[in-house]
Amino acid sequence: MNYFKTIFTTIFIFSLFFVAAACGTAPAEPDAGEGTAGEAAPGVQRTIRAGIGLNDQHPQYLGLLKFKELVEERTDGSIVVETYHSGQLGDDRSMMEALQLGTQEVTVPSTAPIAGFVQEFTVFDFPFLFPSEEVADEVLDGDVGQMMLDKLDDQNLVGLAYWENGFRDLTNARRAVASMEDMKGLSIRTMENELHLEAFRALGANPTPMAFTELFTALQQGAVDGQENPVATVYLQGFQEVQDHISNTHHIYSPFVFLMSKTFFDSLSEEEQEIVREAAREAGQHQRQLNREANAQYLDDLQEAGMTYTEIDEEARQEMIDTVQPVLDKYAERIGQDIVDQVYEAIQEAQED
Ligand code: TK8
Repeated sequence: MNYFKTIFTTIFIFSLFFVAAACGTAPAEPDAGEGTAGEAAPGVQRTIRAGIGLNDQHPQYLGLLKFKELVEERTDGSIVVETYHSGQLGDDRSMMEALQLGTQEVTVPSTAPIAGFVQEFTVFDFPFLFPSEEVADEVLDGDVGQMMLDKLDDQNLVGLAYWENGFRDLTNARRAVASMEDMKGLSIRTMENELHLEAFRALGANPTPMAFTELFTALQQGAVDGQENPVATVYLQGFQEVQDHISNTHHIYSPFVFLMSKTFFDSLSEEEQEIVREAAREAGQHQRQLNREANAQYLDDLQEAGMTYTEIDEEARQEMIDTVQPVLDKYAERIGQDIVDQVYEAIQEAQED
């Protein structure tokens, strides 16, 4: 009897050890001296699962590879970064929810879906807000940008840096668009953002909110006539295969926000927190540069691929600006006029610099 009991106990203890080892988190011995509660035990390798919606050719993914390189180098591999593209881990909104739950560590969504979590971010999607990329950089990397990132904490998210999606242009499969008149009745996919919906309705289009992961198929099947994204995204995502016309509406400058799960961020040491924050910023500078080169380069390629290109003249653009103004006034009231004023003041200052 004792003989079997011993065998059984031994097997039981060993299986406990194997289970702990398999979970890769051999129970950290609570050692009062080393690290704070929640911090991983020294020597334990952590993994950052970083997912985005665009494909592996896009500057957004090339930026992520840069972040991976910097983090792994500066932590001597104690933090490794797994990168996922093309919505492999979900769309912008579902990946943000995964960060909140702590089942994913990083994603880099556009500000438009973020407004669904922190409504003040809506201001960054005000049509015709930023006059140039340079002014956007100065405002986003400045106090106003940081003030907005700090609002993400309450959502169990940490905003580490702003990256660039870019100036959005309208594409469609039905006709060349040179003015609001041409936009009338076009069914347009928009990001999941109320302001975008109301602005396109005011411009006379028929907007449909949809996750980016569903967009190509919706265009291919004609479920919607068009969509709006920066040139680099249109070209690198292959929209020239399912769209015939592009116009330089440049109606919204879309920032990306580099987000980290707060649960994961808080589990890092202060030194590691500084490393991931610095890496997100540096990789962001790199990403912005690549993104601007791509947006400049691919407009010719879209036309060579058969798309028509239409310039929006000043008069037509001003008509659009005037038409969406009442929508902006309504949202300024909703998100707080003071926030909106701070952003416009920062833009003014940046333009005077
Ligand atoms: C990719 C999206 C995309 C955005 C959109 O996940 O949804 O149209 O412009 O870049 O963030």
